[in-house]
Amino acid sequence: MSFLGKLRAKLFKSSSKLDDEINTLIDKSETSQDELNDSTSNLNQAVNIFKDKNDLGEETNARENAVVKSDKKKHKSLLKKIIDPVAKLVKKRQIDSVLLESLEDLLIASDLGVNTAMKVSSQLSEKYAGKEIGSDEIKQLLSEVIEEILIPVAKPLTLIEESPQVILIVGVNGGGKTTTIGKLADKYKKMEKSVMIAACDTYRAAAVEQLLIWGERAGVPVVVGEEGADPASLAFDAYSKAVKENIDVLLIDTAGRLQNKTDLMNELGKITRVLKKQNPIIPHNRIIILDATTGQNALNQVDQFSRVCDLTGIIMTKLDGTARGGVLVAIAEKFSLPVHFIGVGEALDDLQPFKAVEFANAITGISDKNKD
Ligand SMILES: Nc1nc2c(ncn2[C@@H]2O[C@H](COP(=O)(O)OP(=O)(O)O)[C@@H](O)[C@H]2O)c(=O)[nH]1
Ligand SMILES: [Mg+2]
Repeated sequence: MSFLGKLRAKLFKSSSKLDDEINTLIDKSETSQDELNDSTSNLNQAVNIFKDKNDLGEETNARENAVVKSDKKKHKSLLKKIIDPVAKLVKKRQIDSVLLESLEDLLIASDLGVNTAMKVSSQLSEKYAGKEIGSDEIKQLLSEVIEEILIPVAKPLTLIEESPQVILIVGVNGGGKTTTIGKLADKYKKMEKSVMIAACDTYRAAAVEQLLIWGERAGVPVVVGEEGADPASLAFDAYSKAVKENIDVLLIDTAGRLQNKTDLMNELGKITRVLKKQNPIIPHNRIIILDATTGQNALNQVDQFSRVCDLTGIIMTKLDGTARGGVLVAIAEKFSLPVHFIGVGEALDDLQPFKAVEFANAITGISDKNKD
């Protein structure tokens, strides 16, 4: 399977829930009679064409048989093309307040946010007033609304001229900070950049161990301190070392859970203050790692972390195998923060640039756009 195809398959797995539920909404109604009549007449026509060709085939001699066989094949596939949509029995349903309300509830439950839900519902009622609508039309419009929200925030994590470029990675425990740092290190290394990692989650020996393993996999040095060392001092030392060694990219890993939230925020504040003393424009990037499986809570996390480290961007992890990536749409609407990458697995190359259209299609279950 192609690279993009693989990504889509992973994302589709995650989004089948919303897709299925939109279908269920429409399935609750009767199939439009006109639609059924059309489908049946198409089907009859196709069957007749096929039968004619089949009869003709029996009358021909052996030499011509081969040609007719291939003809039959063609017609079989033509028949399949006509039958498949018929088999789907396009279900449609009148737009009314009950449908719109159920759809709004569904979109809100999928973490897309109240604004997105309202926008979709008002555009649907405007565009299809008094008409019958099928799940494909709903998904198409939903996808367009989501694209509109996501396109402005889909921005790559650009590497700047100045080096070392300091990238501070923050977020709650277990979100995927350390893993993402490993993936980023590997990516930049492959771009022929010199990379260094600072292990500023100094509270757990296991956290340092984990980072050392990622560093080894990516082939980049990891700066570590004593267990329990001051993370801000370690960040300071790592930056000095990176300057001295002409490093292009310095990735700073941080702790996700301290005794309480105030401690965590104070510590992050201290790391940024200490770095700024050395160079007022670092850390250049302050990126929050959001776990897609946490749903709505991700909104609070962006809010809390932006207060202390003035976030510059987002990476959302664990989009493989979750039905909850919709919260990214609500986050984009509320914070307008750039979304750089998405994590779609635990391996080194499971970090993909964030693509708005692809993401919107995956969430809504539209598969035929953006073919690679
Ligand atoms: N399926 C999946 N798992 C991930 C992804 N990113 C991280 N993880 C897993 O999430 C767990 C926590 O990750 P870790 O990097 O230690 O989180 P941290 O506490 O924020 O540093 C680990 O088991 C990772 O393998 C992802 O994109 N997809
Ligand atoms: Mg970690």
